[in-house]
Amino acid sequence: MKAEFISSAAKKGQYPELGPVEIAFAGRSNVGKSSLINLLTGRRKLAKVSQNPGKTRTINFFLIDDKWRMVDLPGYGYAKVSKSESESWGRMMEDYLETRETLKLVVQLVDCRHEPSAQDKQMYDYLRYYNLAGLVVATKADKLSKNELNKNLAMIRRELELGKDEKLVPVSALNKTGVDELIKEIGRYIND
Ligand SMILES: Nc1nc2c(ncn2[C@@H]2O[C@H](COP(=O)(O)OP(=O)(O)OP(=O)(O)O)[C@@H](O)[C@H]2O)c(=O)[nH]1
Ligand SMILES: [Mg+2]
Repeated sequence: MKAEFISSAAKKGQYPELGPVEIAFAGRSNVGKSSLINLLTGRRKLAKVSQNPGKTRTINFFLIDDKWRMVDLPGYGYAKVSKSESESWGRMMEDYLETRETLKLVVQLVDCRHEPSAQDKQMYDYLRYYNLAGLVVATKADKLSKNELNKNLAMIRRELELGKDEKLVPVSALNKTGVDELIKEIGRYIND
């Protein structure tokens, strides 16, 4: 997969021009959004990854195969942010999610080890409210045994009230698993 960084935006005026279809990655800080972008593109350092939550603070756009864009969104639920930072995060997300005409899908990441947080649920409800297509991905699958993972996937489905036809894709950036299924799902939104 060919992938290149386009630009980083803190506000609307800084977004790249509308054009290719965009697929955005959202989720709690530290859940693995940037790692997943690197996994999917096969590029270790395309998106910046950190052990400390709050690494991605702006909206980052990447051009994929000269054809579509991946959009790395800043994470939520990071304990150490000030009130003004969390307000600016909210504005940044709303501006992008509510008005971006070329946004076709929001991949929402949740940590497979934990119950979805109140903010995870809010995020998913928000996508539904704005009629945005959402695809839930459970990250860090390497941290659980097969049994535990299956148990937690069922729990996550229940908590987010996913319908039978809605996909929940487990991935591991460490073991590089889940890529094919995720690419296949994303592909459905790029080609039509
Ligand atoms: N074991 C394991 N660790 C992972 C996986 N994905 C991400 N991590 C680790 O989790 C930490 C956070 O990953 P990031 O990709 O930076 O998370 P993010 O969601 O982009 O975080 P923000 O930019 O703060 O919103 C890093 O230490 C990663 O190495 C995974 O699948 N398995
Ligand atoms: Mg990040």
